[in-house]
Amino acid sequence: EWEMGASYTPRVSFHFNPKVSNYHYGVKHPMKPFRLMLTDHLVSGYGLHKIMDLYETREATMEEMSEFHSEDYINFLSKVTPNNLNKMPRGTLEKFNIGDDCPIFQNIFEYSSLYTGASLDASQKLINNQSDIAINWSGGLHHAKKSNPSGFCYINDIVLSILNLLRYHPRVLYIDIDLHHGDGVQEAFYTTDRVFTISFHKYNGEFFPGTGDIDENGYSNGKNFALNVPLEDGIDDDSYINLFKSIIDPLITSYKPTVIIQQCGADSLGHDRLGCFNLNIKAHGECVKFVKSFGIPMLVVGGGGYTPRNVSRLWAYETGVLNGVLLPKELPEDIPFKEFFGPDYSLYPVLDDLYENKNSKKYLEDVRIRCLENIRYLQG
Ligand code: V1P
Ligand code: CA
Ligand code: ZN
Repeated sequence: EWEMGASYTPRVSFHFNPKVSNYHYGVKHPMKPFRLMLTDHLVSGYGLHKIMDLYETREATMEEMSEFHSEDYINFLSKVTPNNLNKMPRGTLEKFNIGDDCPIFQNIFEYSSLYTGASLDASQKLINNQSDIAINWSGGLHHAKKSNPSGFCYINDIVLSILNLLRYHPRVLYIDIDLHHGDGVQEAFYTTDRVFTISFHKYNGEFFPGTGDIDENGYSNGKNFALNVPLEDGIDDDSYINLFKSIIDPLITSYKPTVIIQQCGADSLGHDRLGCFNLNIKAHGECVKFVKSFGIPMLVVGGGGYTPRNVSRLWAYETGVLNGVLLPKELPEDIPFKEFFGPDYSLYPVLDDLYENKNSKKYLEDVRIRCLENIRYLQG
């Protein structure tokens, strides 16, 4: 049903620093930066390193972070350690939302600076017209707020990258296919028409972060420049792809973004430790392929994803998609940690066999119609 746009061979840059995979949120915490190391082994094992421009990324500076975050919060994050945490003034933990979701771990500021530096470098490659597509799988931490962390996210690398892109680009489109609502990015640009934000996510009013209902559409100058696609458990490949394409196609055609940032959170896959959708790797990747087909410069970032063996398979596959390469299902020989991918040792495991699809045809059709009505406002 859906034709690929004129396919082109984009100049792709890959932004990564192996250091970023060595930080630990804590033993019981679902966020495992180690998944980035697994991803990198697959990407290089499949030979994709050879066809991209590779950049070892730097730490973002405090000055760069303060383009969005409050000085007070950045100062706190740069000084706090697991050891001095209980010596901080009374109320500091509450004030900065420190707890199970956002613990203070060793070298937390270095970690945050590294994934943020990678997104800023990637956005700069697009601005300089040195890349058509720039990838940072360590970024995509969409929940972080101006003055506090949220949902495993400390610094909002996406908001900072969009602010950088806005210095040269008139219209930025942000597309979020993480299982969770992209609340931090939506909130930061809720009152401007220069950034259009759209998030597809699980929503029932309770599921983290609790926001992202269909009637959140922006405010003031930003009215109609935010879109939310709330979904129930168990959405399958065909329903998701059809909904995604039928909304994104008219959205790009009407809004005419000059650059697109896609957050590719892998927790929307089936079998995710925190997830409840039924997507396979190729369906998730089809959403990336579709956005790429418009030939608009893209910044591609990671995000959630809590079953490391599937997160790394997904992001390796999507690195292939962005380079126009379909990776064979046989995993590369002799990659470190190959045992993580057993017993199937396939790039495309079956992930759609767990949940019943609670999204009825009628529900999905209603959501689609409401989204298309919102998009029609764009033409005035
Ligand atoms: O549900 C909550 C909060 C904690 N409760 C009081 C409500 N937190 C979630 C946070 C999910 C964050 C997702 C981040 C991302 O969008 C981007 C990187 O993917 C949560 C969950 C859950 N099942 O939703 N926290 C935890 N699980 C958790 C479990 C064990 C240890 C620490 C946190
Ligand atoms: Ca989302
Ligand atoms: Zn998520």
